[in-house]
Amino acid sequence: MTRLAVAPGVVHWPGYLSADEQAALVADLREVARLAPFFQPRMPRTGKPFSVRMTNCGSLGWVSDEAGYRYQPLHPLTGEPWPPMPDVLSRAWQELAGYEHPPEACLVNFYEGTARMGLHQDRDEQDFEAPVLSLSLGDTAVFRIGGTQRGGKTVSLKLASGDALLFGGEARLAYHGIDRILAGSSALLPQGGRINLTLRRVTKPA
Ligand code: MD3
Ligand code: FE
Repeated sequence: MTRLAVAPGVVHWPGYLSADEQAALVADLREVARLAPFFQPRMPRTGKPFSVRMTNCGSLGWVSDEAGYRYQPLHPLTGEPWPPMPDVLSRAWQELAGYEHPPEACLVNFYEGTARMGLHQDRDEQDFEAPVLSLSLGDTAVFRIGGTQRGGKTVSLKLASGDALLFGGEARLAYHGIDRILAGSSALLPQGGRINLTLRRVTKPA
């Protein structure tokens, strides 16, 4: 398994999931999306919709609407608990995260067409000691990461289907975003597009 140290606190495992594991995970995620349908998050205050659609699995899920960004135990539209995390995700966390407590949230982002995600920091979690683990499926993304100050220098990285990326230590509060998706770069999702999974610890362990 190739392990690339991209920057302090950032590790990239290209092709971490085999083709068979990717296909099995897509099947698991279809079941997640049946129980917890994708929703369109909205920007705090303005209500402007995100171009990315989202759902979650695990005990907590990230949501965003006019009232703000937050983690909550229930789906914003169905009012049901989020579905459990597929085992392959818990195992990937155990194998790669180097953190002794299990993840609580897995945010599932779905990018279609021109969907993108502007540069931002992830700071809605209570525990910044825990890393964030990302897994990519489907079309390749052009990912950008900078430092902990907005407006600093950034570097670009392509994230392909099956790749794992870990952000911990000084990278945990780095600005990052998705510039664009390269349509047609993967045949994993029959309708194209990209799915990104982020596994996170939200609360501080007792
Ligand atoms: C760097 N998702 O959900 S994953 C997000 O591809 C998010 O959907 C992007 O940014 C996506 O918040 C990027 C890579 C990633 C995730 C979390 C990070 C990079 C990170 C947290 C801190 C620093
Ligand atoms: Fe993020």
